[in-house]
Amino acid sequence: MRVLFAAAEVNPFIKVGGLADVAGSLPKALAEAGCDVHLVMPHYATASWGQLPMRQWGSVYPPMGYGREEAEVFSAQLSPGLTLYAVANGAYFSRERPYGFPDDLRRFAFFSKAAYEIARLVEPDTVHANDWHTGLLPAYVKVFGCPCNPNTVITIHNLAFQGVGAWEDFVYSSLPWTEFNPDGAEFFGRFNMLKTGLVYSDAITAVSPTYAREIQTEEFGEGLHEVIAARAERVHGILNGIDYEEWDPAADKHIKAQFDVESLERKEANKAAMLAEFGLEHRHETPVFAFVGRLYEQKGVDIMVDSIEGLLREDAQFVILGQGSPQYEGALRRLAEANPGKVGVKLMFSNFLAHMVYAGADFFLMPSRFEPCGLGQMIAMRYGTIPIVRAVGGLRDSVQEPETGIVFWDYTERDLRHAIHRALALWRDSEGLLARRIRAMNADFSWGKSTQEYMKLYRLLSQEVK
Ligand code: NHF
Repeated sequence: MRVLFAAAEVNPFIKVGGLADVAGSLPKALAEAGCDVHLVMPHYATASWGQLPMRQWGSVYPPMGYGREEAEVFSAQLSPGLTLYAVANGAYFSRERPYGFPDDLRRFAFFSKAAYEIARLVEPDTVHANDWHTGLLPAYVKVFGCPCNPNTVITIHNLAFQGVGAWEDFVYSSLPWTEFNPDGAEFFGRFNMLKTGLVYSDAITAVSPTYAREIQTEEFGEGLHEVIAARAERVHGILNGIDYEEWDPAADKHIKAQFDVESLERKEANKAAMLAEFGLEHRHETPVFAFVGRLYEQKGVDIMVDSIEGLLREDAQFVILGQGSPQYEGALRRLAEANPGKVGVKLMFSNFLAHMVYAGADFFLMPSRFEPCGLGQMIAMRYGTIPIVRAVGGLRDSVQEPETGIVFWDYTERDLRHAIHRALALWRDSEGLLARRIRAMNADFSWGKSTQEYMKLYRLLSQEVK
């Protein structure tokens, strides 16, 4: 089974969010399970290619709405069955960050068209797009055809980003204007790249079963719930896994003391090392609550700051690692300044520190407003750190109270504070805490099961098409 998998970010080469983690680990797992995977990403000037032996694969010349452009393609064999293609174009990808430019729609229309040209040469059975950046790819396959007649899948990692522009921007797609209609690329008079992917794909997957249901409702649908609900029988929820090689407490090079379920007492050395990094004193008897992630509205930073303020009398420490909107960064900086010794904040992205925090914390906070899947809670569990999550999306599908974590329902400071109080009670019950940690560590979040689900879906769609 040959799959062309296209994504705008792939770990470890470039990462903005969780999409990179999935695009870095799912194709690898598919290849291990016997698929022939062709992974396509942009060749960003800021990507770290490390020692990767890249070779010039050739060039494709995607015809865009305004003429042909050149995409120079570099390629590398990442592992048996997994080939990487990096699409280069100086004007589009030699910039200081992957996204956030006025011409993003044009840049990713170009990237998707280049991926389509590569598909024509690679002849996959399935073309798998991810998020809005590659939303046009399934449309290219359907509208322009592909020699191998592949089926198409689009995975929604986050519906909040859709790649929306004015109707005039549709010209960048190079699709015929006949496709700019309510059943196609148009949405309320505008050009919507994610919606395009949703209507042209043979299947839509969401990164957790709960999110697959939620996005069909007004509350979580970001305006597209009716488009998705209209295709309900084509919507599948497949829970993400995490990369068990990268996230392995027994072999993690970034942490002070490696450990497993048999040697959980070694977590203490990681706690001490982490607290030192954050300028906090280490006290064995004080629980540490940690947050790692992007500081955006989605992640529940506002209720987290408020509930921490309501908990300052408790014997607890808080560690926060992440960067994002100036408003939340400011609120966290003030919280740390007002509470030295209690709250430690690092407003940055650091993979190294993230490993330390997952290993060293006692509890892991994920009070998200919405969460398509969420990876932090799974990583935390693997490191014996008890997650405190809101029951949305993949958080709901991966954490259970009292088995493996602490779960709250309402998006309020009060509910989160109560959840933290339950954590403090658990902290005082050392046997209960140990049992919960062990159950969390033994829960399986490897890619095994999900990989099989994707392959089943690819097979099903192949039978339909052929
Ligand atoms: O885990 C990867 C990630 C999800 O919930 C996460 C998100 C973005 O918001 O699928 O994508």
